[in-house]
Amino acid sequence: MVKPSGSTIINNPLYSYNFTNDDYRDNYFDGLPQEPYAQTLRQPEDDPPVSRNDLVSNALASTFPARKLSTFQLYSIENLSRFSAARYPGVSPPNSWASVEMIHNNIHGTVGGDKGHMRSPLVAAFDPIFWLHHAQVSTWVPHISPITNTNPAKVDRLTAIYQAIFPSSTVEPLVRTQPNLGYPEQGGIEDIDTLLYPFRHADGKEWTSRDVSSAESIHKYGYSYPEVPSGLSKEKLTAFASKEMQKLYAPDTDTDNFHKSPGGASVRTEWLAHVKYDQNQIAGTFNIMMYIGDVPSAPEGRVAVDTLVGTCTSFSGPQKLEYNSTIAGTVPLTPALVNKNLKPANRKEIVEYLRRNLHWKIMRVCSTVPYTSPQNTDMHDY
Ligand SMILES: [Cu+2]
Repeated sequence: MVKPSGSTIINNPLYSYNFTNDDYRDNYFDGLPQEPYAQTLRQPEDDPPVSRNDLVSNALASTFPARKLSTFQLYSIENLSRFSAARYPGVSPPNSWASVEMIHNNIHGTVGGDKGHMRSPLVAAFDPIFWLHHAQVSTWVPHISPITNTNPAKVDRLTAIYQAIFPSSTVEPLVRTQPNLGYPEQGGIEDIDTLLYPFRHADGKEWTSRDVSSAESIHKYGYSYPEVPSGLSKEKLTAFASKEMQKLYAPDTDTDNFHKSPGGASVRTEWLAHVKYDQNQIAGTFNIMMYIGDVPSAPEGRVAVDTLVGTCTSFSGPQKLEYNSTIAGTVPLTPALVNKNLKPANRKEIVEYLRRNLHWKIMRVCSTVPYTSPQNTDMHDY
């Protein structure tokens, strides 16, 4: 770091946050698995309590191809509510079961591990990586704006790109499905003018989704992203953002097993695992982990294996939810199949291969609330 007095070496401020007051921590974190830790930790081991960043890196790397393709899927969803929320959209897959919220949840689950701070909505924001993560994905998910899971409290990069590509898709009125968690009652319908308590502008006025209802609104607040630059007409911005999005997230048509359709277009058969479940069945955060190939028998080994292709994470506080909350997610399998030199278009071969090699486990961690095992699942606690 360069200071007026010359350059100096400082600890990486994004590595961890050191808590400064043990009494506050004991008080606010009372009963949470993170209570004993004097600093924020990622995938921690207990004795001594240290981060296992290598596990985080491995798990993020092995699930990267599926996450990249999921992100690409997002940009074929023409409805902002479906793009944003993991709530079961009431429509058939494939693409409508991808969501920014689910991609976001997966990062929380993977970085936090069994007891890390990122794992729990109550304490995740203490880990500095939270802010990098939310600049990239979303800031309106329930732990930030508890009154709604669709209204943006602030535009972020993936949403800004979305708004540039689909300028006419904005927040649609929806009936609230969650309790309002102590925030002022505002009626059963939430829309673009719903006040986003407790977030306020400098003048004290509450934020609403209307404040951030276009891609260009970020420029008004003094920032931009490389994919959403200022100074372009609406049409040019749409074209530019689409092109940049393709460069970032589209599969490579030269190498990723595309073939020519009769009409001449490059096409690929996609294989996706779809997941739909009621969050009420299990209290606290849990991961549904998808593997192609071997699954280590010991739960500790299941996070950092290269057979892990993707996750669907239910990201919630330690208490069992008291309201219906069916959510949906999707794990693209094609990159892993291509990686194994299988041809996605070879339907029969792929079905047989997946029957033998696709496995899934539920990992429930970071919670002391007892649960009843749902039917037809393989449950593992750390
Ligand atoms: Cu988050």
